[in-house]
Amino acid sequence: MSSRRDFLRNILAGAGAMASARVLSAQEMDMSQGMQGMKMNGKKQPEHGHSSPMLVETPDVAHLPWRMDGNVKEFHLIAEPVKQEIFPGRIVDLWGYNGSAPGPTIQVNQGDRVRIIVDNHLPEATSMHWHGFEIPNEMDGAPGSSQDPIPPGGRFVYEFMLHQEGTYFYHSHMAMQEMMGMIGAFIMHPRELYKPRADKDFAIIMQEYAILPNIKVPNSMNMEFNWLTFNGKAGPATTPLIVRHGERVRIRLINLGMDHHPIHLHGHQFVVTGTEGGRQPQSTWGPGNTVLVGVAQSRDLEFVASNPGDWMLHCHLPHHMMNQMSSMVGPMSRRNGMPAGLDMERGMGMLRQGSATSEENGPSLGRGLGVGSTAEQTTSNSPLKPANPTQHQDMPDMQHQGMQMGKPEVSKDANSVPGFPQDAFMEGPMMAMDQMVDKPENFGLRPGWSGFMAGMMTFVRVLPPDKYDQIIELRKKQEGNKPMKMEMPGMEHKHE
Ligand SMILES: [Cu+2]
Repeated sequence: MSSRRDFLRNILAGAGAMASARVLSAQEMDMSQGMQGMKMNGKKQPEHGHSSPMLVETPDVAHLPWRMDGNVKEFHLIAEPVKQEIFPGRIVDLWGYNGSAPGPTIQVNQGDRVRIIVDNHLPEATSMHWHGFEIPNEMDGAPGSSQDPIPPGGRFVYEFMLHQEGTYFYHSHMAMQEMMGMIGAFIMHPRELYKPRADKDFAIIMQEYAILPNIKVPNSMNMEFNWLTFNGKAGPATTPLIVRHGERVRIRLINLGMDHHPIHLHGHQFVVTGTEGGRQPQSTWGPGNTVLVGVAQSRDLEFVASNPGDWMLHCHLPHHMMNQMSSMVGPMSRRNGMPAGLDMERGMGMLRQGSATSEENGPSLGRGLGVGSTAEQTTSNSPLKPANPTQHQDMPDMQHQGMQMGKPEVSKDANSVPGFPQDAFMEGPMMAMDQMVDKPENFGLRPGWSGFMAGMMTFVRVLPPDKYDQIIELRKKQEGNKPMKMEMPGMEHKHE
């Protein structure tokens, strides 16, 4: 079947291109045919062969190809600075692996022996930790205790047997590097397939950054975050999960950052079937629609997509459903704030007098560094500068090319209402950019949808068969339009 050949070719091409920038992304492959029912050793299995794992799709993140060396699956990861477009036109300087943050997804089978070559192309030392892996101590990647950190320009070769199954991840074990994006998913497929069988299997990595406007580098010292991402993209740049009506869906959520994220799904109840420790016994599965994914945790949720429609999947922390929250919004829509932070010295916790809990220091300690925290909102509302809020003077300058800028709908007496504005100038049709984030997975969404999607948000699109097929067809077409990648000499895909 040609889809399998394409897949192998893509994997090979990806292996060659690894060192440069991108390897193939899930979207570039036909997930519905090319990978489903396909054993990871390359042997095609019957469509409903229950003995073969289905590759997990990580929208917007590439798969990491491997090569076989005897009976060892060999992967190659390069820790390096990356340019990541987290939002249309917002290209930021992160640190990641093989050209992206998060790094490419690794998928193996329970019982595999793997070798992972880690090259450090960062300007400082790093170390790779295999989070939750039950492997020999010297392979754990704990800098200073289980190994020397990998120096800049250096390499460390990890090799171990994997007897576990579940949703795992790899990450730099240097704390500040974690906050620069250094994580990737590591899926261990079970020897015996999970029951019930899932038709779709997705993984989403959650990350957060503090990046002020006109700055490209995250402030990893910051403790408040204004860019929240799913798989390295902030809504509406996230890629919807495409599901056929009636399918059983698994979504694997992974969190590495400074916050815990309550992830909420619209329109369906789900059960949590796994954690960062692997599959959970079925007796523990209770219905829910929001799962708290704590820092360093993973959660697998499953549901039958029985309710057709475009359903939001998002972190429910209100500030995590926004983009670029910063004090810059203040001057635009808010006036006469009260200063909340203290000076830098005290803001950083260097007390000059009194104790941390004293009346003087307590309430504002550490806040001086926060995005948007330098001025508190006053209890009574102050009027906007323009007399008529529908004729907001500051807005034209903010327009991005391609944005469907309109006027926010506000009432005539808006300025007299305490608290106004809240979302009026921050989300809605005026912030829509449907065309800028156009892709097959967004086909047929309600016009203007993108104005209401930001931060850690995406859709689970539960589609009737004809619409589903249409999107898969569009995806194929898009893939067909891309120039064919060349196979690199020396990279051979050997069957097990
Ligand atoms: Cu959140």
